[in-house]
Amino acid sequence: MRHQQSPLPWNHLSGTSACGGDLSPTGNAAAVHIQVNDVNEFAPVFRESEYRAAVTEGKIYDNILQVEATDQDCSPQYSQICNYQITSTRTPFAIDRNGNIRNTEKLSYDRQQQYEIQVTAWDCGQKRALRSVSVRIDVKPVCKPGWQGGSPHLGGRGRLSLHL
Ligand SMILES: [Ca+2]
Repeated sequence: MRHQQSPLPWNHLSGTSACGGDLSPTGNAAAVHIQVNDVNEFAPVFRESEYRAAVTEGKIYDNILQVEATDQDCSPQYSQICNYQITSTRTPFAIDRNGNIRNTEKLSYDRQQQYEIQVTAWDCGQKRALRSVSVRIDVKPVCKPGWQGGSPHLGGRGRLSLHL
């Protein structure tokens, strides 16, 4: 888990003006907008209440699914999601800072058919999501060839006595 404090490429985030209201200077309101962006008011919230995915055993996936949290703050620093983290311990999964979940080892259907992991998110002001989200991942068995060989013999229907 990287917790880097390095500067983020804010220059890519142009025009995040969905919120913030009307800050245009109208005559005598010159000093109003000084502290508008300085409060990290909202915590990240996941878009879905639960995520589900299925994988086939024995494979390494780069991206099983992607979770996404949003944040209602206005400034880029406090509204962007900077990090996701799996809070469940000892899982064979990892998540990157974009919310993409992958498995770190090959899964075995015989060992475990379903995993449930908890994921949380941080905005770039280090505010954590109030509620983590659960991600369920089903493990599917590999179709083993040759399994259908032993068809049960359907013969032997002898004595059918009909009374007409
Ligand atoms: Ca926030």
